[in-house]
Amino acid sequence: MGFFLSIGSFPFFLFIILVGRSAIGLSWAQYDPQTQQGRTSIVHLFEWRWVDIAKECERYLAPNGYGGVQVSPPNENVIVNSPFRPWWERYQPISYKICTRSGNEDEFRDMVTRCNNVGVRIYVDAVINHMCAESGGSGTGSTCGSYFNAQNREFSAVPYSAWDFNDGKCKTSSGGIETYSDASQVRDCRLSGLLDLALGNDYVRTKVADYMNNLIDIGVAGFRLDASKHMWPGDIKAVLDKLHNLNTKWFASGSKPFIFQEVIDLGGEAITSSEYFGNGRVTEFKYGAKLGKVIRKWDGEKMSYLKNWGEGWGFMPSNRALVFVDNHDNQRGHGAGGASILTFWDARLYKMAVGFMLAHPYGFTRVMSSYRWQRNIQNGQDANDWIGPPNNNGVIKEVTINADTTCGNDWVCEHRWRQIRNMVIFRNVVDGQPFSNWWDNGSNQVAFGRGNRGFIVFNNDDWSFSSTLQTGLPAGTYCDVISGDKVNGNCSGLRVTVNSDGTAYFSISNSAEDPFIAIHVDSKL
Ligand code: AAO
Repeated sequence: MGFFLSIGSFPFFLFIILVGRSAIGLSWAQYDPQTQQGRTSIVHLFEWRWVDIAKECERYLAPNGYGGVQVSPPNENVIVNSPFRPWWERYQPISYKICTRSGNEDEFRDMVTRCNNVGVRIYVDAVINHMCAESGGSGTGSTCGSYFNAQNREFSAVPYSAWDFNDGKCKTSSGGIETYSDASQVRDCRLSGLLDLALGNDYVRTKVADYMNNLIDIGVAGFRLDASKHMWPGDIKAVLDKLHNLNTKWFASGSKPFIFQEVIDLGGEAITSSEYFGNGRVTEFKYGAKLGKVIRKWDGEKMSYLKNWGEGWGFMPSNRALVFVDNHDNQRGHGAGGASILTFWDARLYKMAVGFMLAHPYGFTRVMSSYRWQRNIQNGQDANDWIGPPNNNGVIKEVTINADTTCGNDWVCEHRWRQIRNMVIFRNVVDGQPFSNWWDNGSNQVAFGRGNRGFIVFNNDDWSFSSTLQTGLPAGTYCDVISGDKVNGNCSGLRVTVNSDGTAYFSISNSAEDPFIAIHVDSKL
């Protein structure tokens, strides 16, 4: 009887799957990062020039399994001279010409082609909520010299004029966002004085979609939608509905661009992340804020509490989340997350946090790659939070590569740090494997595996750790990819022996340079 039933129900089960897929198939693709098979992370090469990104794809990102690059806004922006050429001038569009300090359209096209040709995708930071600040002045002081007049709402190279902005729709007396507890204000009024585009109008939607379609046709794989919280989810959807499928030179026909929306939702505001799930993924800002607290051991947090990390901590569903330890805003006190955010300035703790993120199955992961600037912390705030990328009189400096593979000219290149790069590879190797074999000491010593493909152990306590743990891995000698590399069958770091029953002995001093160990099946000697 049971046998008969299971045979009888099989076609019905299949029917449900097929119908279910085709009914929601169209919107599914936008959660898919469109990375090449087996590549599971992207890196934000903040403020890099296109010529340097093209080279980095070929010489470093592809060989090390990076899936893609989030690039700084490629469209023409206002030139800010006071302060001198801040990084944030790129969040003040003047037109949709591909023409910035990072390079011109030819250079952009060359980058996209070369990166795609080695299987590394390009994701554009799309600033479509607004144009420059109302106080942005007028003239041709922009990166491509197009005429604009902010006071008159005139952007001749798009063109936009007064009708194309939300001035009439915003209900605050200042015209700006005055509180985040009123969703209409947040979406219809000016964010930091930036002229708010009327994305409710079809003309504006079309201009924005034309810009994005130009990029799609060139070959980009998707978009970070800047300031998504400040746009109505339905307006975003109307723009997305106008987008082309990805370029079939590199993507399967019918592929949709990957969409991840910047919505800061730490709770307690009128707008929530979940309102945006219908359009694509959403940035999970709770992730870095909480992980920073845990690794810093603030507010009584401990690594042992990470046992149910992810949805168990009140985060959005994993398949909707874009996660990161820090971003270009909160690494310098902009945006949200607060003082707990870990960055390259706290390198030892930072590597642990990024290592944890890349080992853990939750979310789609983005690695930050920064430049160094002269900080000037006063009362917990960095007065130099505006400083732009390394430059000569405003011209962005080349990313030079040192003999030891690190970067010069003040580019930090966290993505090239051995511990981070090797954990990007770890994530690729364990892709699809379950979270397994969790162990903790009730404090800050924890370990977990990913099925039978990888295992990681952390000691963030103030005392040493040594114990035998179940790894789930096949027997053999493995190279720890945190302290070293497997090169030509040899290991330049610690070795770990996994016994035939899957157990292995680990020892980590609390004063180790990096108090964590990671092994995976490709690091087996
Ligand atoms: C610059 C100047 C401004 C000037 C403006 C116009 O700095 O003084 O008024 O030009 O002349 C970047 C820079 C801005 C810069 C702008 C344009 O960060 O400083 O303004 O370019 O050049 C909000 C948005 C979020 C945004 C973030 C910075 O929601 O979308 O502010 N991020 C993106 C980009 C960013 C860019 C823009 C948007 C604009 O990543 O680089 O700005 O294109 C609350 C809200 C958040 C809100 C923050 C900050 O957060 O929830 O939505 O982010 O406030 O306003 C706790 C709370 C947390 C709260 C936080 C801070 O943590 O839990 O919810 O406190 O209060």
